[in-house]
Order: sequence, then C-alpha cells, then structure tokens
Amino acid sequence: MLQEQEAHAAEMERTFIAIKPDGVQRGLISEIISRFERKGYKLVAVKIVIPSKDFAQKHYHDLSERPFFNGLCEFLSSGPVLAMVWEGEGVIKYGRKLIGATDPQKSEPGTIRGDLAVVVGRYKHHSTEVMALRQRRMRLNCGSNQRKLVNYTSNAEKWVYGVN
Ligand code: IDP
Repeated sequence: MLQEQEAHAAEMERTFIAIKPDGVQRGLISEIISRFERKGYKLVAVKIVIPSKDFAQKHYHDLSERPFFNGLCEFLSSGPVLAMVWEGEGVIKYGRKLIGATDPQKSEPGTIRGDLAVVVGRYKHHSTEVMALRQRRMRLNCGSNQRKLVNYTSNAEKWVYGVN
C-alpha cells in the first residue's frame, strides 16, 4: 500500500506558480489561490519570498535576451512574491489556462489575467505581473525519511522547497 502511494506521488504532476509583487500588493492572493483550489488542484507548498536580483535573473534566464529582462528582474525582486507548488492531473497545462495568456489583452475573460489585468509590463496598474508562471514538471521521489527532488530542472523549486 505504501509502495503504491509512493508510486502515485512520484507520478503526480506538479507545477511552480508565483504571484509577483503587484499581485501580492493588490491583495489578490486569496482570489488566485481559490481559483486553483475550486478547480480541484492541491496547494502542496507555499511561501512568501523576496528574491534577490541575482535570483530573479537566474529564474528568468531564458528571457535574458528580451528588452524587458532587466526591468522584469528588478520588479520581481522589488517586494514579496508568493511562491507556490500546485499538484494535480494536468496542472501544468490547465494551470496555464486558468491564468490566461501572458498579454492580458489576449487573455480570455474567466482567466486570472483576463479578469484581473489590463496591460502587459511592469509598474503599470493592473499589469500582467499579477502572475508569474514558470512551469516545470516536478517529480517527487518519496524516500523513507526524506522527500527528494528529482529531475531538478530550474531554480523555481528552490523558492518553495528551499533546496540547494
Ligand atoms: P508568463 O509569465 O505568462 O509565463 P513569460 O514568457 O514567462 O510569461 O514571461 C515572464 C514575464 O515577462 C511575464 O509575466 C511578463 O511580466 C514579462 N513579459 C513577457 N512578455 C513581455 C513583453 O512583451 N513586454 C513586457 N513584459 C513582458
């Protein structure tokens, strides 16, 4: 039975999702968490962090060539971020649907960005910074005493699990 549970946990899909500083400041934490919970996903880890600029740059390293990269990293490290790990079948793909397109002008009504944001870009009111989505498949290998992250693919998990 234990082995079955461990096998199930090892298969369960997880994703990292963060609410950036303006979403936290606008008081949208409960709204965003409740949308994921109502859908049926499980919040398996959460913490508030203020990432360093260096950390933000590593987190967004794939966007380093983009013109908004510096501003984005400055913004991310400018205040508290809510870092979360959500679990459930299809959560990587469907989580993206719940959040909506990166550009709120293109996100559908009913999505988080469609309902709560107006423009893409930082420091603007109702911006897309509401939600940072860095999705990575995470598989947890449940050992006897310790949960160990395998297929460790990005810095994102460190935010929540504090793994070095
Ligand atoms: P995501 O946040 O929807 O996953 P990414 O492509 O990972 O989208 O982009 C990360 C962040 O970079 C976005 O949340 C947004 O704040 C910022 N960003 C993305 N594209 C643009 C743009 O064209 N102009 C300004 N900022 C952008």
